Amino acid sequence: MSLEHTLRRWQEKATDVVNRGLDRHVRLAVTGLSRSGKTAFITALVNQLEHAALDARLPQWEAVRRGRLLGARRVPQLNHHIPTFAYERGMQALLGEPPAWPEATRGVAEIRLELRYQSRHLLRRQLAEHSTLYLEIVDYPGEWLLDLPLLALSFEQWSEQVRAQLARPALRELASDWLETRWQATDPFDEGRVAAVAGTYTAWLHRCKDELGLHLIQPGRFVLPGEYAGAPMLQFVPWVWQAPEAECGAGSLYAALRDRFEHYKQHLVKGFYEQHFAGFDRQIVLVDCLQPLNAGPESFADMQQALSRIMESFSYGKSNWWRRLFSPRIDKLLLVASKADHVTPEQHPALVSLLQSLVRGGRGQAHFEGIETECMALASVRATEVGQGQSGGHTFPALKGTGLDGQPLLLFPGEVPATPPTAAWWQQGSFDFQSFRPLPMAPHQAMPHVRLDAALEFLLGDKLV
Ligand SMILES: Nc1nc2c(ncn2[C@@H]2O[C@H](COP(=O)(O)OP(=O)(O)OP(=O)(O)O)[C@@H](O)[C@H]2O)c(=O)[nH]1
Ligand SMILES: [Mg+2]
Repeated sequence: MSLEHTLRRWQEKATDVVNRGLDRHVRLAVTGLSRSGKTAFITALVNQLEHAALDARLPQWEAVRRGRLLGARRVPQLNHHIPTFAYERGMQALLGEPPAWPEATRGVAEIRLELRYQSRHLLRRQLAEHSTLYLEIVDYPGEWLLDLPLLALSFEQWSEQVRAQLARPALRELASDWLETRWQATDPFDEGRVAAVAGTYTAWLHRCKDELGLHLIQPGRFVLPGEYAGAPMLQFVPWVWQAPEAECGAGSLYAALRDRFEHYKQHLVKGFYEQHFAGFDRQIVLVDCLQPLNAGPESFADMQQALSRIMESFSYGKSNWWRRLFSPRIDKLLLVASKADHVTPEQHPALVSLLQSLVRGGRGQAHFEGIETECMALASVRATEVGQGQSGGHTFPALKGTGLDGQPLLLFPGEVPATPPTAAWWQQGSFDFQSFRPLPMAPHQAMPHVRLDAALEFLLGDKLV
């Protein structure tokens, strides 16, 4: 072997080692209540990345603007036992005739992307033709997120919270089926009876969700059990009847309900978060502020409460289990008002301001811990065009698109309140936004969006240097 050849081999080897040393990994936690837009966000992100090198629509992302992002592709995820995120299926829906939104998520799924880019630094560019960033994302049903706050609660505390919820007449009215059960805490545990009451309690949760548009639905697995459907672990109810006067021993109804609640927390909730959420580097929290504005004060107050319970359980500042799992690594937190294409662009600052007031507590904590945070309004998949309407000789900003029923729409949805709405705002009842079908799109083009590139710059910009 010639000296030249040996040297070249060494050089190749060194480059390879450097290359591998330069590889970076980012695990992105995409969090949000159910229907907040997580799956649409992940689908849009993959779509934009796959188009990044050729026809990107990402001018606010520096690596793309400067042509340093060479491309991205989906690669097999590291956890082979977890289903792969159904990107193709989502895209089929979005590109369908007529275009439709991806389905609601019913279980956990992962996706891993390999991003190739040229470093900003000359030395790194000389050592390696390109660098690689692996991006890992987990998708799961938003309903399961509301199990997180349960981890900090005892059975008694949780029961107390549900009792307080039942003070709201709308919720109480729907609860009669399970609430009228006649039993005592000291009754002997009866498996069949508990299963039946848990069934009516679950039916109540479904009605709160579907008929009242509420988010504070706990335990989350009751409405979306996944592989645990029918398991005894999912058969318990909060104790909202007469409080037990004495200690309820083993074999009593109360003790059994409490045990199942603890079991649910320890095995199902904790297990899920430990398996899927450990080791995240970055987090995005999606908040749909608009749907509750449409639905009314009850729905808005409920969303606000659900959000603050979740932000509390992230507890970036407290030394708790979540913190051990997440915070040591999370260094950036992006809070997003999703589906911003539902309102005209001049309303976006008010939307961001509304979001800021909804997440103030959690954001402050994160900030205190040295986590960089930002709030923005975005649309992962823009479903409207901005136009102008005419009424009484005046022109007004308007949104154009197609309603879910296929009818063309031209409308001004209303003004977004910059802070949580007051009673006077609700009385005006001036806000009315419609859901739109995705815009028709060509498969070879990246999808239209609003500010997704700014989100990517915040979340990944410093990783592609
Ligand atoms: N106009 C518009 N609508 C959106 C956008 N993102 C989501 N939506 C709407 O919001 C719905 C819910 O979005 P998903 O992405 O499925 O929400 P999710 O958070 O994954 O919901 P779960 O899986 O149920 O937790 C979609 O079906 C769309 O109707 C967006 O960027 N623009
Ligand atoms: Mg989803």
